[in-house]
Amino acid sequence: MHYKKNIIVTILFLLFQLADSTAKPFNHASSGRETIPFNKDWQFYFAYNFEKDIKKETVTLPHTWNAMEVLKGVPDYNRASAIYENKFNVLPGWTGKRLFLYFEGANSVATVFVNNKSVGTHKGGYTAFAIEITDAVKPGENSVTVQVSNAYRLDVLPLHGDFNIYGGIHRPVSLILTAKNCISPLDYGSSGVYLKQKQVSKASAEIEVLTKLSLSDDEALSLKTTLLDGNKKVVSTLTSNIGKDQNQELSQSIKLSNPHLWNGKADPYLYEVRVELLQNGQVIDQRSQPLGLRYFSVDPDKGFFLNGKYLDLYGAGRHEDVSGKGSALTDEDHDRDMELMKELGATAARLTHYPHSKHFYELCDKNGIVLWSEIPFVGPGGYTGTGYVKDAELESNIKQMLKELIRQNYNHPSVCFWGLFNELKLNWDDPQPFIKELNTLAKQEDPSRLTTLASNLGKNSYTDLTDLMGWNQYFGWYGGKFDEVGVWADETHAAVPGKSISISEYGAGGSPFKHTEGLIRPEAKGNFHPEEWQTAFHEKHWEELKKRPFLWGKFIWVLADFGSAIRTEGDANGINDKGLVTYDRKIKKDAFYFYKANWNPEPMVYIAERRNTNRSKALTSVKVFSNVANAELWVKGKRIGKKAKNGLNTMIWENVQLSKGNNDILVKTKYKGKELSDSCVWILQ
Ligand code: GCB
Repeated sequence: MHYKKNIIVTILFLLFQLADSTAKPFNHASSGRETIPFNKDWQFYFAYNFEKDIKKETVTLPHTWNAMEVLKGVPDYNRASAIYENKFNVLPGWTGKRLFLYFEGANSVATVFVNNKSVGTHKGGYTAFAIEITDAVKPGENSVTVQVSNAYRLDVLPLHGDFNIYGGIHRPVSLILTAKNCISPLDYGSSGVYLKQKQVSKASAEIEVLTKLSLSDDEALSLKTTLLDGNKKVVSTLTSNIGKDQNQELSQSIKLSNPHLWNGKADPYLYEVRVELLQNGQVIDQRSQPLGLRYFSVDPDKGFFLNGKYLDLYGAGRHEDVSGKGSALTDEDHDRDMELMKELGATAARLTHYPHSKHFYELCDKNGIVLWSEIPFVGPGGYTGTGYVKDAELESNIKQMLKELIRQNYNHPSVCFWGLFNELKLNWDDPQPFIKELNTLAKQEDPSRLTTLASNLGKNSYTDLTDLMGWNQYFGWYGGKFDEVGVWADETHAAVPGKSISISEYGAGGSPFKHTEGLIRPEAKGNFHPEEWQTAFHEKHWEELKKRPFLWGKFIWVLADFGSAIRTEGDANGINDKGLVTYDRKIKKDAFYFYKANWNPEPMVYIAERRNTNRSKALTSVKVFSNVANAELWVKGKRIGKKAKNGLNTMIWENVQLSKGNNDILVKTKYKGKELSDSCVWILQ
């Protein structure tokens, strides 16, 4: 039997709640489990301090120590080891409870101490972990110390990458209090409940609900599983007794006919599954999980199908990184990124290059965004070094991360693809035998999803490793010409018949503060990254990509500019500026509106090159992105004329005459009787 020592823990919840005003109301009586946010009043200092009276900084989680320094463009940002300390109280009054510390992410290796005794170490900054501390606490005040390191090392992912590895407890922490018997918080940081979609069609669905248990005594227990619809109305309930041999896990089956399917953006319908652990008829633990019933497939020649219908998957890669915050983001930061994706009209996203925050997956479920989600198994792209070393420690770390990625995100209907790696090289240790092992592991863990990878090598590399594939391509940026993307797609499609292929990244740098009158090709590594080139890159790419449904996914690189200390280019060192939006999320670049006009059906009109204010040429073209049939252009109060949109939802007026001084540019249109307009001012010298 899997019994745990029955230790008495007494905790005064009120104290936690005072310590952290974000604490949710205490509802122990109803479910037996309480999750208490533990994010305030952490004392922070670097681990190289040995003095008695170290100057400590009080910080709130999420936190990183690199957020500000990387803004200065420091390539050798502080990859060090730091200490976080906090306290909580365990007071007389409660008996027989279990206590866990739950970290949503500490980047990248964290060792946790309770009362100066180590209770666990976790390697990997982008996945959650829980540590049981029941035996480590004492009545009264208890201390928690977390030593976190983001130092370079070769046995923990990522070894490489064009992004910053922000050190710190960069995601929230909570204390979880449960009864002696509970749904396990210790299964690779997961919810402990797995909703396995065994069979889903329009006519019926069958879900296996697998619940992992952590039982400390031999009480008569049962598991009650309830299916709730989108209005929280009970659809069905099922109760099973937990036999003596089932103390690790229990499997139940839910069947329903005519299920309401989760259908991407068109109808992201969510059921909820509530699992309750009962002891003598009393609920002693509970977990609720989203359930989005859907089925999907990918055809090498026809692309992606959701619930039997073709769905063009397009969107952007996303890094969790905002100017001045690094990766220590709040829910509001995630919400803002989701609003950007929605405004863009994306149907899908690639969550690069690591598992993202829990909240973001929830947003994708609710908003119907189909996801490619991956582990931080990242190669160096065009830089030196390798992302893989044939080393047992590293391989075991990668497998652990893959299990964590899958188990923690198992129930998100938005996730359809597990990404196994990005841009690994073949001229160092050959990663392919190991990737085959990873693929087998992904299939064991989750046979319901498809595996994929992102390569920057030739057409015939890596084609036998995963179900699907993707290539990162930058025609017209690092090399080549924009329209080669179409030829590349056709040739690759022909070269690997039977393989479903996608474009996992395509993008170009662009500054909203740098402009050209007419197109001038910039140096990728230079400082001058005019916005116009980025827009032209995307216009031509989308023109080619939209014609090719066999590409099961089309992912722009990248939603927003992000920090990358290795870069010395564009307007500022330390930033990759291929975003459709700036690093601070304040400016949506022209390319953003190009996609919005093409992907988001909401009527809009937008004058491109609006920030190209100072003009030297009197004759210019005026380009407008719009999804309404036609619009009218006015310059300095004079009507120039009407234009109809072309196949890329663009209108262009050629040879428009500007006059010296200010020129008011105005575009007007009507949609269903409603006026839409946009304006800007261009100054002719
Ligand atoms: C890539 C990488 C990505 C880089 C990007 C770039 O192919 O996968 O991590 O940021 O290129 O901007 O060069």
